[in-house]
Amino acid sequence: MSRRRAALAGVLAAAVAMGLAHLLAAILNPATSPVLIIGSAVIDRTPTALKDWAIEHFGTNDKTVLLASVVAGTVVLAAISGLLARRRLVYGIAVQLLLVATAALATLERPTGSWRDLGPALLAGLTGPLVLTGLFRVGGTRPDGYPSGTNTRRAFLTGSGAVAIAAVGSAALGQKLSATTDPSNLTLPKARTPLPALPAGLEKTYREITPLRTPNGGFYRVDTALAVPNLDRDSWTLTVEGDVDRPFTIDYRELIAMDLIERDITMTCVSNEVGGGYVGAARWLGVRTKDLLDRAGVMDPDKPQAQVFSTATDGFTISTPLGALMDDREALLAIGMNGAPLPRTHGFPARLITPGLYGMLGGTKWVTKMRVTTYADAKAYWTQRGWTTNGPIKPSARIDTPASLATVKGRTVVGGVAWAQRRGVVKVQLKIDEKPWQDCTLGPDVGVDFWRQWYFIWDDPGSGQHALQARVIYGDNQTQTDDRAPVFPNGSSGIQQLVVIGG
Ligand SMILES: Nc1nc2c(c(=O)[nH]1)N[C@H]1C(S)=C(S)[C@@H](COP(=O)(O)O)O[C@H]1N2
Ligand SMILES: [Mo]
Repeated sequence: MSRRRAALAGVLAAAVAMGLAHLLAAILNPATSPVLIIGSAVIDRTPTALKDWAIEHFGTNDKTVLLASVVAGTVVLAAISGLLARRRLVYGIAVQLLLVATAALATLERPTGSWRDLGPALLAGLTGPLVLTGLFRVGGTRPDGYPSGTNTRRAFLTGSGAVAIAAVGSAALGQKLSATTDPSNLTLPKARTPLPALPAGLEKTYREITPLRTPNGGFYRVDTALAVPNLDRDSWTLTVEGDVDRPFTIDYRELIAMDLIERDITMTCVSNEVGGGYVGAARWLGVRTKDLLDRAGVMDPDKPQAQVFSTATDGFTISTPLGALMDDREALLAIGMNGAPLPRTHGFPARLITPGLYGMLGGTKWVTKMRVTTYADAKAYWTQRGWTTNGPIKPSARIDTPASLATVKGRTVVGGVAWAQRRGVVKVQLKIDEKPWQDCTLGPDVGVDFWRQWYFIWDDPGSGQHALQARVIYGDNQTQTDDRAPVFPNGSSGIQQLVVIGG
């Protein structure tokens, strides 16, 4: 068989193996598809620096880029399996099996992994070698030793065409089956005492300013999940356990029978760069985590180093200081976001929301377990990778308009949002070139845990380049620091600066 054909046979064998495995996974458990499993294993091993770089350069597309790399790597290995099979079929089969073994190991290694998840990998382990053998049979040397001729060429073309169709078809069908249904049309219970409607935001007057409330569809998403967990509200349960007197497990119905409250909270990701977009403000509906913990009866609420170790269905874990889930900030186990059930990407059916702490410290999505324990006892996903365990969100002002390097002429609106969760925004100030800091006008006040919109009317920028800087004054008149810090290990700081061109 020619090298070209051999490589193609290897790739097709792997493709149909992965496609069928993807389909089987869609039926059994979408998260166990070998491609996704290998992708997740790669994510978990990616050094923090590389991950930051990927998040920064690819943003929410980082997962697509990652999956594409995994697929590219698989294609290369698969082609090699075909080339080796030219020498001896068993060599090729061995490489195919190596691919499958990688997937199987990665499956077992997942925090929630068990041998029951091995179905898709096993199917791939059978299909790959079989199809490779088959394609070599029909397209290879004839048994009498003569090199392949027209007959074998036609047979190979037919065979590989059929395999290609099976690969694409099964992968597409699997993708369709595992495609998550939209929970947004499920009914959502109401808070016992709903909050008054949010005031009108500055965006009504200045459209360029980020809206007061971030719509669900535009809310930033950061997580390690390659396949969005597809949970069912009726079979979901939450267990509260650990150092408590009365550990318990409740289902969704029992949860919504508890006291439901609404809170306006601005969430921030620790990976948000100064001036970046990993911030969102929403109205959350849920049960106070304090009510859940009280129901379980925390044995020693003042224990030093106490944490709540929460686990998501995908095995992801977060450590939250116990105090933050018990004090009067009213952290929530949220089920609703802006009047709708949580979208799947944001943790359906339930997630933690802790005001004032970065998402990696109090925002567990798809949460099913909360264990009261100590930091010495258990290390969360990002803790294992060197990130901080106690990270209050750093106050920051962001300029949303004008854009960096925009041309500004005549009366110009400079505006954006500023946040200082737990402490409250007191002022936002703008510095134009070397002029003194000037106070800006603030948008409506929605409480200390919500961001505030702001703007400044710049009467006449004049020609030439201008540097704009914004900072927030918060709490009891503290000023946002101009010390620059990178996002690792406890969040970025520094003052955003952008240049615009007077025209
Ligand atoms: N299960 C799970 N929950 C998670 C994460 C995750 O990777 N897995 N990421 C956390 C991080 S780092 C952040 S910033 C927030 C982001 O929440 P969002 O995607 O709803 O904006 O979710 C947190 N909760
Ligand atoms: Mo984050």
